[in-house]
Amino acid sequence: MMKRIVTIQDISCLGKCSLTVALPIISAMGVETAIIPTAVLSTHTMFKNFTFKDLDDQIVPITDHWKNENIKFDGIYTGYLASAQQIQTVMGVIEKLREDNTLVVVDPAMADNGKMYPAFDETFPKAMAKLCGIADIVLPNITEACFMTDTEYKTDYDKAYIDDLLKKLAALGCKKVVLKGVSLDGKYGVLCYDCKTGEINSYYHEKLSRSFHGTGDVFASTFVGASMRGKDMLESVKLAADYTVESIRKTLESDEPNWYGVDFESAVGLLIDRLK
Ligand code: PXL
Repeated sequence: MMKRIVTIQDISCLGKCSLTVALPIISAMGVETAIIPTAVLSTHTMFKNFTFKDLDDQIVPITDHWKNENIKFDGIYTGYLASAQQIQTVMGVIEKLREDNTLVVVDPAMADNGKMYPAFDETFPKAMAKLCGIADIVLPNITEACFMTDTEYKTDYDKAYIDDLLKKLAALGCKKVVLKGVSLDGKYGVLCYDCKTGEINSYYHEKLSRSFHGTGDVFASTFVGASMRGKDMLESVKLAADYTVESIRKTLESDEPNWYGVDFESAVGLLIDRLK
């Protein structure tokens, strides 16, 4: 039977991120994708003058309707959320919808390159850390990991710094951590950490010359889709990283590279081939 997930994040109407990335990717991977849109923005927040309307008052009614219809989910995937209060609401949704076998994946999308995204203040990471605490798998980059664990953000670090970060993330309460954008021993990639056993697996991959907005969402969506299609954590990370890298490559190959998001549409072939 086809798996069904619900993804909970904003709609940035233009910008190739959040729901406009998660819906096409996870659906293309053969997984039913229900959504709870948490806010509507004209664009993502890297544009100037974006419009914003939160949908806080819809989140619980949508959930309760599904509950009354006895709809069940194999996965719950949260991404960008608009406020600490909204995170609180979403934690309630997870409690209501979660069954014994529901995989809860939290991407604490809120920061990169040592900086919070424009719409957030310093109180936000504390709330996000709480949400991460109830997840099965969290998908932070190093900046997000630092903000949620009160760790100094560094660009020059060693293995001990990363080990410490993984342990602090585990202490939030999640079961597994996928730490993205790690540079160690001249290699660049993703670490998978099992909080119970302490086991670490790594997947190193090419680092392209430019970084783009929305790649975290491409990665998270692919990771969720692959997990639902029965791949284990490391295999899901490999596919997510390879598809993200290929999406960036396609963007750079264009005569006029898009600035606000990656051309994940042009790389769909890789995604589908790897699921065969
Ligand atoms: O890609 C993450 C994301 C999602 N949604 C909105 C954003 C961002 C990143 O800035 O602004 C509205």
